[in-house]
Amino acid sequence: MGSPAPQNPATRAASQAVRAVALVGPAGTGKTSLAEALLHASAAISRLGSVEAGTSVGDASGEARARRGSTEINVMHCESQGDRFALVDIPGGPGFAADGYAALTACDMAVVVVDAVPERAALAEPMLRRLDALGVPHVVFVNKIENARAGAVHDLVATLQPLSREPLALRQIPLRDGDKVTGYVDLALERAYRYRPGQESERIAMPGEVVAREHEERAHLLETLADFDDALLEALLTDQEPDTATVMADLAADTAGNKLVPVVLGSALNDGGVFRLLKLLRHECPGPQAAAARVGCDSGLFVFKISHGGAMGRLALGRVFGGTLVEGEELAARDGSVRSGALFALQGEKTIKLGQATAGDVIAVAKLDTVSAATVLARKGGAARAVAIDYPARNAVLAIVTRDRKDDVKLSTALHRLCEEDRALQWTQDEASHETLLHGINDEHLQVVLARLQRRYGVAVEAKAPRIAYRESIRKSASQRGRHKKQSGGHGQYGDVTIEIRPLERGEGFRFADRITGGVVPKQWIPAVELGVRDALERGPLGFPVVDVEVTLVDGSYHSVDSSELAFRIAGRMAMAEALAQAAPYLLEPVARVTVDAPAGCGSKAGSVLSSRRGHILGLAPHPEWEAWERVEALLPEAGLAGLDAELRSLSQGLASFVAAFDHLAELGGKHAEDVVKAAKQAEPA
Ligand SMILES: Nc1nc2c(ncn2[C@@H]2O[C@H](COP(=O)(O)OP(=O)(O)OP(=O)(O)O)[C@@H](O)[C@H]2O)c(=O)[nH]1
Ligand SMILES: [Mg+2]
Repeated sequence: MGSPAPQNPATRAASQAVRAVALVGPAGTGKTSLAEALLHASAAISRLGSVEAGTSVGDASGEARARRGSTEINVMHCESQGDRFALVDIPGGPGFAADGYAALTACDMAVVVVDAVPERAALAEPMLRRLDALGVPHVVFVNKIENARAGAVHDLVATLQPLSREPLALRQIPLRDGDKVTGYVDLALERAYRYRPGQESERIAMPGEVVAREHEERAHLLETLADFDDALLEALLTDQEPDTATVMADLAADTAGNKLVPVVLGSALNDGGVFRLLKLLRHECPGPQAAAARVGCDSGLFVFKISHGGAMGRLALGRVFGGTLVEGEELAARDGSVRSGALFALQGEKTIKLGQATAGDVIAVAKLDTVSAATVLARKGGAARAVAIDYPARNAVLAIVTRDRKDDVKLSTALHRLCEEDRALQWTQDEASHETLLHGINDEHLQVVLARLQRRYGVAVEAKAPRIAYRESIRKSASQRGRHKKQSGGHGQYGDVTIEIRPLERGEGFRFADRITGGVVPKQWIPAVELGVRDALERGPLGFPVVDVEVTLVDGSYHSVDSSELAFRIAGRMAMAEALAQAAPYLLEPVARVTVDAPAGCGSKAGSVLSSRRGHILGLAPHPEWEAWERVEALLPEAGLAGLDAELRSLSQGLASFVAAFDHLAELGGKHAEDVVKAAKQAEPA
């Protein structure tokens, strides 16, 4: 006896199209394992691989295998009972999750995989919020159910409900055998099943001890459905038993319509609830119309990622909307038109050449060399567009240098590709320190990027914390003569200047003027004096660039034969270096404005962390938009940013995050300043 096939027009009409399902949720909950199980259950693969053993279809990259967790999205596909699905497995680790944000926008449904541990439910909140904001219908899959403690499912739903905008609808309750969960009761069908590894669950008689709980939870499910179905409400109020077809149809329509979120149970490793999940997707996952509208692509290709990782070189990963796509087809891009290269289906790292792709397909396309991620390429008549994706703040930065200078060219090509592929990664060249800087989400993200750089491009780098942009200024005025005189064989060198310097207000920068009368320093050499002064500003007496000083050239002398531009430049530099040393130089440190978002109850702990890093707390208040979250605003010396991400996460189950932006330079004195100056002197002996 198969389950009744509900007729939901919204989903069935589009059932011919491939439907794209994202697997999302916190790190380590079993998304990649569940993808593997779905492939296995639908016979897309004949052997069930595992993340632990390094044999899964997903996580095939060297970095993901080494980490035993996803470091980039995995795209896969499978077919079950004539329904075709594309699976997009999105990493849960905070450093890697952003790789899936663009793809998620283009999926028809998401499966939020969570642990069967209520204490960790809060970890799903950022993703639930994202799904609500995007309007992507979703289902919660409670994984690792075999080990759930008694009462865990009930408590989990209670903890998750306040985090979800839509009501949660528990669809199954666990059946226990000792301390293991070995099956479930389907609350819509009122049937009991026993899990069977490698096979669909086996229907069993309803165990007597669950009947009371079954009735209670089913009543709850029906009440939730009745909120959207007046006829059902009427039936419940008059104590009529609703027919199964109505219940199933309501579930399908309300899920596809994003009115409620079903909660199902299972075990990715033991094929628990995996076949059932496939059936749920079959009936309740909507077709691609809503996703097409979400990304604004009626007809064309939405490119969600550029990949350089596989054997095929540069590939654009995307989803086809509104009709068939063939190789060589011309598509409108943002700057002119592009022609698609070969088309491929993806099974993890494996590419399979396609003759053509149809609406809904998630594919890889070669030769779209000028196209970047998160863009819509339109078919004739349509408009190309960029889709805005909100990437998380980049809170980690490393300064890198190649171990072998010969690799420098290779490094910049590689960084270009890595950043194109991973939009959360950024690469800059710091003008002041001349360092190559890599900006990533967190330290783990950057460590994986360095491993990728080495494995894929053979470039080994040394990485260290970037230099903090300390500055120095002066407290007093000073006057100083600088005379450069050199008598050598032929031409000598002669330059002689006297300057006065004085402090300016913070932020005023550098000003240069002259009060030369009578041509004691000839006009044509005054700019050279200024250059010399600027030379000295690059590295003041404490070892850092000097800011906020005014310099006036007041006197000097020259020699009709020996004076030159160079001689005056040297004289200017000498005068300035000595003047600065006499003008009571002091250190300035950059201070950032930091905004921390933390779950309620963690805000004050976050505040203590900031204070211990010399932060000045400006405020701690409820979050302006998110319920049950707090926001802490602070001014924090940039030196206090190193390791902050990890510390904040460790006090908040990994949930707190922050953004920081340069705010101002502040005077730094005492022991801290001494340490900074000492370190600078050691790093760069004069
Ligand atoms: N006991 C048990 N362990 C599981 C189950 N599913 C996955 N695991 C284990 O959980 C760990 C994490 O599994 P993954 O599939 O890599 O988790 P993920 O959600 O993809 O993790 P990220 O990619 O880091 O976000 C692995 O050690 C799996 O073997 C399950 O149903 N039961
Ligand atoms: Mg994974």
